Amino acid sequence: MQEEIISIKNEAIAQITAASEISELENIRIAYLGRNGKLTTLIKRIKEVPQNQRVQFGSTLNDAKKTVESLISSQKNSLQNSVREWFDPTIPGIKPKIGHIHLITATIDKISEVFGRIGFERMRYPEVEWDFFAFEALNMPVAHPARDEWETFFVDVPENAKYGKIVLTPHTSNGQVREMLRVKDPPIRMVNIAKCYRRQSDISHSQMFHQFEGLVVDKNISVVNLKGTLDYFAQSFFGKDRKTRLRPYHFQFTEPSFEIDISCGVCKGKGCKVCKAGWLELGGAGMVHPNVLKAGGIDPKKYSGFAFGWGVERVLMMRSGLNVPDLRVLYSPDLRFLTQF
Ligand code: FA5
Repeated sequence: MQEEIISIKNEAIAQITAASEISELENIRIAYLGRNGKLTTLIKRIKEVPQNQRVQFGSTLNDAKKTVESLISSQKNSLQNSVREWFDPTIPGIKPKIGHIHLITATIDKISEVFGRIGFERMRYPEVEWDFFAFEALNMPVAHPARDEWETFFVDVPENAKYGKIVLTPHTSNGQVREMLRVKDPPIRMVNIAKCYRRQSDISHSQMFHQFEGLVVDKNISVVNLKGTLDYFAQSFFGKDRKTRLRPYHFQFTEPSFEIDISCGVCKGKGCKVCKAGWLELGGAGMVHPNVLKAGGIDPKKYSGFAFGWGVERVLMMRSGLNVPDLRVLYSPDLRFLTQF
């Protein structure tokens, strides 16, 4: 009798697992567990079981009924789920999460596009660089005190006899002489956008940041061309009503050198909390020093040029009006910050 229970149970299990419709499961339930079902009616045959085996018979029969019942119910659930997953067209789709380009990348694209319109070629020069291109060719010989401003990371490898030590480039000005050597015969119109590194970390400085460097070399290039280019950039990038001004400054690689200011977009140059008397500082610029032209193999008697180099993070914050208390937050992988843009 025990064997008979087990064989009926196995027969039911085989049918349940093969069922592909919910209605089929209901028929199986009736066939085995219904009033006249195969397992239900077995109880009537208890009389045929010897007295001392009746407890065991009852328990095996109960187990078989429970197993069949729970298998029917779990098979029903999985059939229902698969029906929902594949066939219910009324359930709304799962919306994919859409990312976006990082703020810095979007700003770099915009800068390239603005300068591209006036014929500047986008270049990218090494971030791991020889001292020669980062300093020496820029009129800053070894041990010149002006180098201190660039708070440089040096790479611990043997020096090259001609090019000196290896540094993480502290500015995109390393691309100036490289571009002159590449083009050989001016005109040159380049915008070099790259990562730069300095041993600086505070709320307005980060050890890794981005600069964009403009360089123009041709015959008869003067400060007027520099000013016109700066005004074009300021108006294309920040807005039509913006103006620039030049303040005298000093860089070893430009003569004369300037700090460039842009009129404040908040007070329109009248003076407010955001700016210094109507002006915001943009970055450095100047006319390329004759020694730099010479290092790039260009005759300073025939050609002249201008250059400028500004922080991408800085122009991004000035353009967007993004008031972050710490510039380093721009590199945070925190989605609560990034998804705001
Ligand atoms: C320079 O690096 C010059 N090479 C710029 C230049 C190029 C002058 C061509 C003349 C001709 P400066 O050290 O001021 O200059 O840096 C330029 C800009 O880079 C700064 O105004 C600032 O916006 C950005 N910058 C510099 N250091 C950091 C830093 N640690 N973190 C974030 N931005 C920085």
